[in-house]
Amino acid sequence: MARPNEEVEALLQEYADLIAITRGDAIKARAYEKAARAIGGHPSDVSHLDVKGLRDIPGVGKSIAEKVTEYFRTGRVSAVEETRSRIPAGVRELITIPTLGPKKAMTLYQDLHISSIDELADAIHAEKLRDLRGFGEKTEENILHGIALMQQAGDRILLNVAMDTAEDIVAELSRTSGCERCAYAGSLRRMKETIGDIDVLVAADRSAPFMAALTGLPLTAEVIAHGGKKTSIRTTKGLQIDLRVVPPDSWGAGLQYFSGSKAHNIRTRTIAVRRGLKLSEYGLFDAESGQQIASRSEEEVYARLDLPWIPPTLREDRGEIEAGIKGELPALVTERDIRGDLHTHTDLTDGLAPLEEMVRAAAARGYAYYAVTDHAPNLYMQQMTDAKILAQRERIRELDGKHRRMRLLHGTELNIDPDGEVDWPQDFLEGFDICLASVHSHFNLSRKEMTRRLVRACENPHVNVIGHPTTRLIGKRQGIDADWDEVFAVCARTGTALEVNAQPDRLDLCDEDILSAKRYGVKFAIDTDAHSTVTLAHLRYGVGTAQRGWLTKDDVINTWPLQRLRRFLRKGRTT
Ligand code: DGT
Ligand code: CA
Ligand code: CA
Ligand code: ZN
Repeated sequence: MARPNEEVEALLQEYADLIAITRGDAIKARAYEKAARAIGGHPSDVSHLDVKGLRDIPGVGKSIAEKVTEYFRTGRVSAVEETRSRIPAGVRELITIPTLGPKKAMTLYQDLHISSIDELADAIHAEKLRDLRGFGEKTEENILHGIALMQQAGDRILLNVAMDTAEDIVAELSRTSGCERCAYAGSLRRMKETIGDIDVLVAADRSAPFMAALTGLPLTAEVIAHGGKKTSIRTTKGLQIDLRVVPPDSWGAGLQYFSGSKAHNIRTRTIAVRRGLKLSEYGLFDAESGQQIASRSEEEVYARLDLPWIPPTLREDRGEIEAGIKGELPALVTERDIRGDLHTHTDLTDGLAPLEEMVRAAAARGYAYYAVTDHAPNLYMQQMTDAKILAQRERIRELDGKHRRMRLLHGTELNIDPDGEVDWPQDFLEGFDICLASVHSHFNLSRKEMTRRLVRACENPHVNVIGHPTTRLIGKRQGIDADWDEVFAVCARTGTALEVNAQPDRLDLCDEDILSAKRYGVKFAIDTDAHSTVTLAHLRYGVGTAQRGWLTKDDVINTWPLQRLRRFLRKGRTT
């Protein structure tokens, strides 16, 4: 992405936040936010555009276009400067706390002069907030909880953000002359749900050209360390990239070492030592003679330790070494095994793209089948009606098989109410090919009530998949509390699949929950929950998470042939 576009995106986003804080003019704030996103995602450099050219970008009107040209002409925008001068930067930071909106941030600043997250935490502990209008003990609790979630997430970034950057960098370094191999390693290669920093490895005889290429990239904002073996930079978005260059002969050992995890490496190193060997990032050596034994490929390194090659997504020391020794590593599900997506939306509810576009994009991915599952009526803001969903069904039947012979399933995403009931009566549900059911409200029931709610949903003969089962949002919302062992057992018994939702800020179920559920014999659906054609590609993050949960093809219902899937979706119903 062009750097000027990013600058303007950040500036307009800041202005949107400031407007919301100072005047609470939500509509104007949203307009700036929308324009910020549009400019950030604009394919060409906006600094070359005049007001007229800028206005061709969707969401950019005259006044925004003029601010953008003012920025490129003078390096500043007077309206933004003016607003900034009235609001300390720390107040803007307050609205990044989950559950704390602009109005509350302004109250905190005006009434208590709070202008940083630390000051806010202090004020809550001193019980200063509860007398403010619109605040109370519950608000205090929520804010403290939000701060804790932010601190937990720390500086870790979402998988897709790291992946996009890593792939750009790997492509760039691969083009540098002398490059024999280049790949990302670390937690990203293991598809961990969040990423601390991005580790990139190059195999080449000379390291200098690669270190120079990295520090010279347009996305490099700061060079943290610059050396012959390792160089670290920080990108304009604040991500840290560690680059190491190893000799081509050490590629396998380097990749094995820097892929981690640390816990997995400790195990492999111990196995090496027991065999009179020494394993490091430079190779596998004979401990006595120092002779290099096997280092060119990961397969070679593992083979010399009497292990099969272990997929990176398993390398967490969660039993993969033992399974490897016994020859019992699972044949992990891959992206190619997925025959169709079973949770997707269209613009009939909150999706961005019309049905035909979603279907065309899905068919282009080579799917054998595809389910359209828009929201059901009880999510009131989506305004779904019986008539609308039945009309959609007609269109789906017409499109069925028309794009690359892909079969279409008509489904819906039901809302599980606090009692475990869903939107429509049984005879109406009978008309769908597939029903997902998700929790979209009442996140704070007691464990007992929540468990009962989920169990009842699973016992519904028409509910096939529980969507994003824990409802957690990474860094923003903790998952709901339930007796998951009981829920997993009921899923297995009733033939209700659990979703592995591939949205990078959900990844729900997470790897550890998947591992637990699998022990009960639960089946899974890896879905994107796509709201646009682009996010159909997020499937890979769901597959990565499923692999971290040791899932095989047989565990995942949307790898099955359509006939077997349809049988599963009947849930034993005979009518
Ligand atoms: P992250 O960055 O926090 O998401 O997690 P990783 O796993 O990418 O960790 P990172 O970037 O600190 O290091 C990359 C890999 O390098 C790590 O997975 C294993 C290896 N490594 C780093 N430090 C050590 C160490 O002290 N001992 C061993 N055995 N391996 C290490
Ligand atoms: Ca890392
Ligand atoms: Ca690192
Ligand atoms: Zn949902």
